[in-house]
Amino acid sequence: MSPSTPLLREANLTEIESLALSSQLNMADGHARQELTEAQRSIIDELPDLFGKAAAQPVDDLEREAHGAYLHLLRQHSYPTGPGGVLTCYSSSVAMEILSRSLAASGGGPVALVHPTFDNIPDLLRGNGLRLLPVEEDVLHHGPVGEAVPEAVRCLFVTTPNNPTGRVLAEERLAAIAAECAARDVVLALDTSFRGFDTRSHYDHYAVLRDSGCRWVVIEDTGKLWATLDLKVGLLAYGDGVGLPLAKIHSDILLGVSPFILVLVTRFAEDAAAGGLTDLHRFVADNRALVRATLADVPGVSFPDVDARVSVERVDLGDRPCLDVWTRLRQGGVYVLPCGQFHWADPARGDRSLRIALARPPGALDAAVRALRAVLLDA
Ligand code: EGV
Repeated sequence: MSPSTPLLREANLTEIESLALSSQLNMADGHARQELTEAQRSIIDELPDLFGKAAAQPVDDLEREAHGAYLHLLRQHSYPTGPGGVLTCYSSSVAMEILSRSLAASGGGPVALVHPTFDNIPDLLRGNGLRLLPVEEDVLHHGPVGEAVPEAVRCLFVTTPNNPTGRVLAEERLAAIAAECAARDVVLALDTSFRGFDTRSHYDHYAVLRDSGCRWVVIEDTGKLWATLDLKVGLLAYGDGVGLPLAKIHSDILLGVSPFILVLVTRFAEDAAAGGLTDLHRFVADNRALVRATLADVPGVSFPDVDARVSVERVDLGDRPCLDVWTRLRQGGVYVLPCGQFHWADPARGDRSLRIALARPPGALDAAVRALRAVLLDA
């Protein structure tokens, strides 16, 4: 893909991320690319043994262990433990595709989707022929709950913590939205891929959803936390009576993920529970502080997501067009994401901000943000 501005406007975020994959200063995608901790390194040193364990044990057990280790780590104690209540997928996007196809197969009205959010979510929904209605974050989080669930929708889809803003749906608000969905027979779907970074999203969502009586689906992702070279799983969890052919469509797409990856997820989750998660939170907070400090005195620049704890940070560029800044950064081998595409219903609203990935080695992040600083001071 050429980096010229019109093409960049038409590209999706993942296409832009793929331009950066071989770059030393890839601050574009939200995948985990920091260095392993010493404890994580010792898990990698055990890989031959883990491979043996994965080959020897029944895959049902390995799956149960991985779900339990990951979901208890994030305090989701009430997740479904019955057979088939959590479908394991290669990635959360595969889970998203399964949900989208299931919704498309079951007819009905449009899907309401939080705005902004990562663009492959609207793209997968639309790709399956679904019509979308945007729900602004402010409307979702505050004000009359009826407005958070627009008229005649058959599903409300919420990313929490959101990507790129980091905004977290509070427990009381989730309960109110779930009650509204129950009363109006709307499916409530959550994408919690970034929840590992933010303890404010560690209240037991599954208890809230179950108690509400609504039809619900949750997509989880182990892929954002640990630098396991994209060895990860996505989880598709759902309640009894969801009324969607999720298991059937899952079976159209896969038999199961590798037991080796299930064992790896279990070991990394156990290490996180033993202190690694707290260390990771400190690491991301330090990297966020580094970005803010390096850009603090650049005129017109600000950080719209003051409370964010997720592993990405938005930078508001004042009156500088982000595509100009992006192009100049790219000339120096530095990659970030322009924010237009996150605003899937109104791209112009993202024209003056960038997203910087924080799950990176601090030295590389520092070099990239210094380059950004130089471009901004010159613009
Ligand atoms: C982020 C990209 C797709 C996605 C990146 C992401 N993958 N399109 N399946 O994983 O925030 O950069 O979530």
